[in-house]
Amino acid sequence: MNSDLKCNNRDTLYSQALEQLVDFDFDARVAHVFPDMINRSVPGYANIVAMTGILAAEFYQINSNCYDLGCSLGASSLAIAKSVVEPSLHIIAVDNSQAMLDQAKILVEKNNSSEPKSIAQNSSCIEFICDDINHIEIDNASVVVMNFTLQFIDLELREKLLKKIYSGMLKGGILILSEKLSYTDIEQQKLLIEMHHFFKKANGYSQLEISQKRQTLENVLLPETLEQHKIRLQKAGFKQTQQWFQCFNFSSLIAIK
Ligand code: GEK
Repeated sequence: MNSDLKCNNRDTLYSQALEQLVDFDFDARVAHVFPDMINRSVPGYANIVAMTGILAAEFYQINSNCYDLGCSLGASSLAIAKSVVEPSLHIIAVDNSQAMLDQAKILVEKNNSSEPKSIAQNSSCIEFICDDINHIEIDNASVVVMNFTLQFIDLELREKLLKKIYSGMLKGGILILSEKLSYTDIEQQKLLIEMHHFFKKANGYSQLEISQKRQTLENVLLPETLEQHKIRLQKAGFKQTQQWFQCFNFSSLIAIK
């Protein structure tokens, strides 16, 4: 199952041995292959994106805002735009990579011209903003999505960010938080990482690709345990949190204000 974004460029960024491995960056080369990269790397990604639309349709409140934080190429925004059939829908899609947003705008535009008119009108309600999600204001939000973005935020900034999100949300609103998880038990951690690598291998990544990518992400993608996420969400004010999805070490939670 692939997410709705159609962009068929194959990810071969780490297929050759690289002399120097530099920290992973969401630059133009990544943006060019991103749908293929994320679908072949993140178990359950397409399901999570699709369910984001389904959840948004139920929790969206008329005349409120939806936020897609770390929107990449806009897959979650598009899923929301397709599911929430409300003229007042306004999706604020934020990413701090201009390269990713340039590609997002092209793909959403393409999607508009290939979809029936009602959906096309709806996806024009996506407003793309190039900024750090730590710096933007969250206001009047009934749906906030962070699909695999918090894991890239500095550890010491995460609590402040979640508190800001909580305070900008309406009562009854939801936060959808999807993350790669880590485990404190060494054996459990090892097994789940192994299973993730089986998934990547089955999707055509070589050992070299898996290993080089892992090294470039080491200082950039900082996963935490499910418990750490739940505690932080509670501290931010969310009374109810629920893990609703897990495939290997990739998971999604909803938190309701
Ligand atoms: C999807 N949600 O397809 N501010 C804004 N954006 C950021 C920041 C930041 N501080 N840090 C990282 N990003 C998407 C997938 S990808 C996940 C999200 C992945 C952005 C970064 O530029 C990238 O586009 C995104 O967060 C993470 O549903 O590639 O594993």
